[in-house]
Amino acid sequence: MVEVREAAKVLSQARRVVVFTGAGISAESGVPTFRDALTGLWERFDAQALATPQAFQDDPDLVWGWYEWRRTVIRRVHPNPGHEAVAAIEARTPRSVVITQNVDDLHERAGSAGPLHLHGSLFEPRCASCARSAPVPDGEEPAEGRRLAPPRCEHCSGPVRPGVVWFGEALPEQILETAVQEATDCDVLLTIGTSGLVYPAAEIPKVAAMFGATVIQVNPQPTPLDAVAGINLHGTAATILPALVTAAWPRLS
Ligand code: BV8
Ligand code: ZN
Repeated sequence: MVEVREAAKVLSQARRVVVFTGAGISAESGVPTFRDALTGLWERFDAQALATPQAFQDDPDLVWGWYEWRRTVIRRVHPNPGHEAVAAIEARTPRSVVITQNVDDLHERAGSAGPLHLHGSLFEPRCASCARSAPVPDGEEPAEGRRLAPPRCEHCSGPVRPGVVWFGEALPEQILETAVQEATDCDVLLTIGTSGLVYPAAEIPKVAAMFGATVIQVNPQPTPLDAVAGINLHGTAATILPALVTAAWPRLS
């Protein structure tokens, strides 16, 4: 693919790289994306409606059950060659950072150093009342899912909630600030497996382009970021990214 060679040339000469990821990079590990219809107990629900403070208020057992089911899925799957290629890019570039919208830990398990989780993590539950962190449950949820009462906080016995950012909630200020700064200072931004529809995260690739970086998109489908990207690689993360690393650093592969 000509575009892969063109992207590889730009990447191999980059001094500061941002890798921006969405649900698509975990799809080939078997993690449903947000676009994918929900299954089991949640098939009649919309993910965007469930991922809200209101849903947790109205039916905490349904929402907690959903997050515990997602945490169980993540525990059972593994990073794919897309995650591994991202860790390889970090190892081969002078300075790089991963900025992810994903709440899974697959980047960390693939060897990425300190990815910035804009939307939180499934492994950082906290009390919904006093915000103190709570232990990560070690239970396994049934495949079809179930309602599950949230644990109680050891300090104030308030309900424990998932450590993620729900729709209508602010992103973690420090992490968002750092992400915007990294996008401002980078010379290459790779945007991988995101539909670019959720804000303010979707601003990140635009900030990078505005400050002169080359934006490279990896996605099998067109997205609103097609116009922002200087190079569009139409394919899946686990196929395109290893090819990009090999083309950028042939002697190291
Ligand atoms: C806030 C955690 C205010 C929870 C998530 C401006 C304009 C319009 C709307 C808004 C706006 N500003 C704010 C809003 C509202 C809202 C928003 O953006 N709504 C959208 C939907 C219109 N934003 C918010 O509510 C944000 N908060 O604004 O607060 C505020 C400010 C101050 C004080 C108080 C309040 C919070 C947003 C964060 C919500 N939490 N996740 C959880 O996970 O349960 S968002 C969640 O959905 C994910 O984290 C991710 O960000 C998003 C899903 O998007 P993607 O990751 O891109 O995944 P998606 O499924 O959409 O697409 C997958 C892509 O991969 C596709 O393109 C597909 O083609 C591709 N793909 C598939 N397979 C592969 C692949 N690519 C490569 N390889 C493959 N194999
Ligand atoms: Zn508490």
